[in-house]
Amino acid sequence: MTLDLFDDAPEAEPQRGKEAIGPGAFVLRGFALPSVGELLPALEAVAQHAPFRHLVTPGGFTMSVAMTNCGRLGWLSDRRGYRYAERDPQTGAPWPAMPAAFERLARTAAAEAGFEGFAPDACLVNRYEPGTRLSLHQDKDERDHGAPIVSVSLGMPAVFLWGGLARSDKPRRIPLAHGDVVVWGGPDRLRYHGVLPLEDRPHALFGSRRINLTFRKAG
Ligand code: MD3
Ligand code: FE
Repeated sequence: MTLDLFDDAPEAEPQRGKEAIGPGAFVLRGFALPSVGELLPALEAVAQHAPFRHLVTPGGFTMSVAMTNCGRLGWLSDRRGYRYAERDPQTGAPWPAMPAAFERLARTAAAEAGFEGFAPDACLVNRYEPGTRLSLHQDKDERDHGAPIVSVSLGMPAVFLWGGLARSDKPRRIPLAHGDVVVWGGPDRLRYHGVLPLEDRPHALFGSRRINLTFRKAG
């Protein structure tokens, strides 16, 4: 006979489930947790080929969030504007290929939210440190607004700002933890959104950092 006294303690289980935050937007709590072991080495390999850097906005401000990309297309910002490009301007090389573990996670998360057949060609990797933030913006540099966006949170927790279709709409605050995945599509695709300045609450695996993977069909 086995004594599984602790196996069913609810507080011992990571939070799971699908929470709708809009008609086309879902938070999948803990969806990425089983994949962290394969995501981490893949992430390190990507950052070795395409190092994190602080991009400059068209207005001349340096972004506090550090970024890199993998997949066929990478998102860029400089004084000329925002765009997707096939090469890393810092090395002249194509962006590193999308790791199989990234692609698999993005596809299964999208399907879980009702978007079958999601095939991202771009993965933007954002790296946050304490105090860094992403101000309210819309994502509209992608050609195909019919495809969803999948975002994977790793490391330190963050507070996501979930606004409306006008910049002036008061945003809702949604806490995002290590392993949470959010899928956005349909009518929610052009909502304003951002991330509040990060608090320093070091994570066991990622230290004082938060990594966000954002998967898109950009081309
Ligand atoms: C909501 N990144 O890189 S991902 C971005 O946590 C970005 O790093 C945030 O916003 C981060 O552009 C949030 C989630 C995200 C991405 C696209 C969206 C949320 C979205 C498009 C529409 C609405
Ligand atoms: Fe965004």
